[in-house]
Amino acid sequence: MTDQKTEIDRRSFVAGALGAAAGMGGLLAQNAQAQPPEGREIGTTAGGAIPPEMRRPTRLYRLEADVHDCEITGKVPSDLNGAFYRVGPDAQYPLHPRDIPFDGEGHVSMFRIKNGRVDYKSRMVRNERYLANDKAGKQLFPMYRNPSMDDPSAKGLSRSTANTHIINHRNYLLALKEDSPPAAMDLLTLETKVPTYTFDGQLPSKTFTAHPKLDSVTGNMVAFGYEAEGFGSKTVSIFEFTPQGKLVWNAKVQVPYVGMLHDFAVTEKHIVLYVIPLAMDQKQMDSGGPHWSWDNTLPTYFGFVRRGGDGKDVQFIKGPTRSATHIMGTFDDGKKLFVDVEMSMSNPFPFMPMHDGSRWDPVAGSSHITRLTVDLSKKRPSAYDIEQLYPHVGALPRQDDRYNTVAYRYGFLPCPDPEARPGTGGACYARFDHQTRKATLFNAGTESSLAECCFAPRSATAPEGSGYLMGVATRNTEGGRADLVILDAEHLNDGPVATVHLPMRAVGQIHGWWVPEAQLPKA
Ligand code: V55
Ligand code: FE
Repeated sequence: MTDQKTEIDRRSFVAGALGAAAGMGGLLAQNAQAQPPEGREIGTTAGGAIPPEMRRPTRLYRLEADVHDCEITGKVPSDLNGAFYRVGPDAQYPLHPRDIPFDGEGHVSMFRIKNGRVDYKSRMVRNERYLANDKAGKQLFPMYRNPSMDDPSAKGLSRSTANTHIINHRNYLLALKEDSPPAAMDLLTLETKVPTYTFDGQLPSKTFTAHPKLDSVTGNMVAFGYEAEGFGSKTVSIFEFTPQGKLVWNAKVQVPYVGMLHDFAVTEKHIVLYVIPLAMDQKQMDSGGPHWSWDNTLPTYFGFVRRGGDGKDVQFIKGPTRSATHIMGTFDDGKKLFVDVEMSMSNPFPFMPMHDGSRWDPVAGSSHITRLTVDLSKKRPSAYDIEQLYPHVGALPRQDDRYNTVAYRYGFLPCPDPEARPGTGGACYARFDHQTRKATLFNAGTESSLAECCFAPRSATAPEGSGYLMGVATRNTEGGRADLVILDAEHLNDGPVATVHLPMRAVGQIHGWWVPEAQLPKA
């Protein structure tokens, strides 16, 4: 895509679910199957070019399923025991026609894997919002993160959809949306136990990120909330809980402007907050639209602050207009701080409005794994370095999550076949070895979409990257029926060691999370 940026190429780029849709397309692909073929346009900025898998479904789904002892091709490895959880939006009642696909109540699913057998279960998150909607028999929260559109009866309730990510903490499965506190569910039954979970009143923020990190040494959960002191607030509250749920650190910092702080990086010594020009847009909300628009005139800010301190040492380094949403991994070597992100030149989401009314650009919106570097030996670094690491176009990077806060070698990414013409090469998972800068691939073929993948170590003490990579494949020629694909993470190109077949579509997925057997309650 370097030399021929013609309109026709841009169209095929989008139609092939490349651009930002590589990865992002896979994650929402299951939803696409719920809509009639004519679909419906969401937003206006892509000029009619929003691919079907990036649109919000027009029909409700909400099918809560139990499939006991799923049909399997191949053999589920005897050392893979635990549960693979996924969550995504699944509107309980119709949302506003102009709403975006990041909205919709959370539907959690679980592949419970034990002794070679797999059970599938899915349940809607029955949090405050769900219960209020259910009581009213209609949607009380029709627009993404815009409370001015809410039904008056919903005032004061948590707006959380709990549709973005899930993580186990204490004996709970926490379902996360970054505008609110989590919902706490039972790890085995998926019953919602605490509709709005505030860590027994300790949560020092009105919000909680969808991307907490686990400290690689202590096992503590490091997390943050932005818009922490209420709607539109510039305060970011950063905090740390022990595995037993005790708050052991909190600091508050102010960001230069309110941009989407979707993910963050945590090293042994630092917290990194990366502010991007997907900025809160009050005017857009006043006219009934969603929370964010992409503002080309804004810079990025690479923010960093010492862990364990009072937050007063925070520094924000101004940088060029870019987008970065997810972190693959991060580390500091004492002198330099490295953060590997999925980075695009502009708005990665075709459904997020452009502030200046321009068209969404699928080429500028496509992301690559990119290393941001800050020289900490300077007292006040004035710039950060940007280096694209690989040619692969993709979103939703992952790592071996035991390495969240320390130096890491391997990363994983859903991406289209990097060697093929757009739209012709099939959906892949790549494994990157940062030491050799080489990638290996699993290609699921052209008739499937792949959701975000997740790594499960072979054992608690296995070397980094030794274990299994799994993810849901949507079979587009079978009405969107889904399979869980399980790969040997060190031999992706050998193809699946096991494929777990569902008889129907799986619910849509934004993110997924692996919980090993030892961290699950005894049945
Ligand atoms: C993302 C997903 C969201 C959201 C903000 O980058 C960012 C993914 C599913 O909701 O609200
Ligand atoms: Fe995310």
